[in-house]
Amino acid sequence: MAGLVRVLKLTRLLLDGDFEGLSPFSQTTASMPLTNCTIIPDIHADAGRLNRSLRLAGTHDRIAFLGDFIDAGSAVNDPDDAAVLERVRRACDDGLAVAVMGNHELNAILFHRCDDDGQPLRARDAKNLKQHRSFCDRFGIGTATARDWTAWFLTLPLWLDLGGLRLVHACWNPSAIKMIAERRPDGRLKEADLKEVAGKQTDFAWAVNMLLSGPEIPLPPGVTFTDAGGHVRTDVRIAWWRADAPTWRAASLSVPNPAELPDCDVEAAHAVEFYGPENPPVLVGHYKMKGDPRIETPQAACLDYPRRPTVYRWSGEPSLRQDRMIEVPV
Ligand SMILES: [Mn+2]
Repeated sequence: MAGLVRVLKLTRLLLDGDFEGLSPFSQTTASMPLTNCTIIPDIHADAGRLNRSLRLAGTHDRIAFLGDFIDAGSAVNDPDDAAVLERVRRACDDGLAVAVMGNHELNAILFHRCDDDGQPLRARDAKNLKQHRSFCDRFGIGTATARDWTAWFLTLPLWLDLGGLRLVHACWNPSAIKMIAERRPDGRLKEADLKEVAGKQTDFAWAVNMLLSGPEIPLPPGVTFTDAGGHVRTDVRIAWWRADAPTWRAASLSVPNPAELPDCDVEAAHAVEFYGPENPPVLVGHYKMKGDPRIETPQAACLDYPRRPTVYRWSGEPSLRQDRMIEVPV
């Protein structure tokens, strides 16, 4: 019977044409470790981009997703959160893909749930509604369907170590992973954690936020910058893989106009855990990178280039390779 189910699943996938020939993750064993894997970053409700990304996967590749499946930005012409989620979830259910949670999934989990007093765990204000518009347009706010999808988000681990390759949405931080693993060894949050995570006051909440949104440190007094969404910010994202970046302009990420930042050393950089060359390679999304898609260091790369969609085809190499970053045809 299990064999018949398997054949039916494969038939369905072959008809869809996107996962043709892929091997299920369940066939990854100690004797046959994972070697070929295509890693796909932030899709943000762009179903066409998901399909074009999947077509780049090799015949025997597994697929790994880096989170942020939902919430189209203004550049997505025809957002379809439902189509993206259905395809990704089915691939995961069928054992052909794995996925980690992105900060947009975490935000959605909190947005559609209320505490004991009936207050949403994430404010349903204009800023958050704008960010979450395409999902809410499709599924509503706090509806049964929205809660069903966000319950599935809750099953996604916050990090994955595939053996030779590490995946996390924004930042691989050993202290944060250790902190979370003490309570949730499989890296998956539970409903009981959500109010604490939403409150952002505890070390556990700090750790979750670190993995999904990455490190930020306060700029010197009086210094601000305007982010891509037009919001004035006093804290800046730090490139945790650039252990040798001494200045604000060199160490910061997601700053549209770096000239707004001081051209002097980051004194608080000691507070950031940088990712050293002794570690296995790690791939992340999240950072909305600009310019030519590139390996940041032999041990770290960000695949999230919204204007130049990119996947990484990993074949077991211990150091990341530029020629494995493949641009998705537009
Ligand atoms: Mn993100």
